[in-house]
Amino acid sequence: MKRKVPALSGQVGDILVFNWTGSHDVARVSESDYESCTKTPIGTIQSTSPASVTLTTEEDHYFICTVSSHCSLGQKVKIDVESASGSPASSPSSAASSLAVSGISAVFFSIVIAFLH
Ligand SMILES: [Cu+2]
Repeated sequence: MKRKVPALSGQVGDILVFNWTGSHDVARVSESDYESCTKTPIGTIQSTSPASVTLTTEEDHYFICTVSSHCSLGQKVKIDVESASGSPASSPSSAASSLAVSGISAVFFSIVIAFLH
């Protein structure tokens, strides 16, 4: 059975921070590779926690763990990236960004916990 990981959202300029323990990594992949868990990273694979990724383009970002069959087990996350200029530069906006980033950390953390069971 596959876990369903909800899509998260961020803005251009946000920095995602992935936290985990154990043997995992973070690789950005294309949408089709995300769906099929094909391990063809865009750029480098980050294997040291915490790993940070800056969102520089307004497009959906897809990240998977390339270790073993972790991606197939659900260790993957999609980020909807919106233009930073599309909304007013206000404190509610940046608060939402912070929530998104901590949400991503929570997703990876909870998945790691699941592997320990
Ligand atoms: Cu993993």
